[in-house]
Order: sequence, then structure tokens, then C-alpha cells
Amino acid sequence: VKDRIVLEIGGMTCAACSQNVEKVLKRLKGVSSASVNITTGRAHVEYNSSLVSIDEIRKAVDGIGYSASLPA
Ligand code: 9UX
Repeated sequence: VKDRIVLEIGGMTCAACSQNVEKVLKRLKGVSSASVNITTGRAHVEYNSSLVSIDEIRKAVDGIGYSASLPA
């Protein structure tokens, strides 16, 4: 089953930041695609919820110095 989530990423100040976030997301087991838009500050993630949780996804982003939260 493929799930999708949109996360609001905090702390991105340059275009390379979005690449950093994308990379760490794609490295997660269970994440099949990740795309981060520096302009909107949002990440679109496709993942398998039986392999990885939203919390794990958020923690991975947190772990490289950015924040990830559910859009208000
Ligand atoms: Mo965007 Mo950079 O961080 O060291 S300001 S990649």
C-alpha cells in the first residue's frame, strides 16, 4: 500500500538544503519517493506505512538539522 504525506520543512535556507532533505528521506526504508520544494517549503513523500512511520520520517529530517511538521 502506498501512502502519501505532505510535510512542512523548517530551517531550509538554500537550494542545497532541499537536496539534503530529499536525500535523507529517500534513504529511509519504506520511502519510495520524496520531493522537496524549496519555494513552498514542503516535502511530498510516498511511503509504505507498514515499513516506516510518519514519526520516523519526521525524526530523519530532524536528525539532519531541519524540522518537519504536518501543515496547519
Ligand atoms: Mo542550505 Mo547549507 O543549508 O550548508 S544553507 S545546504
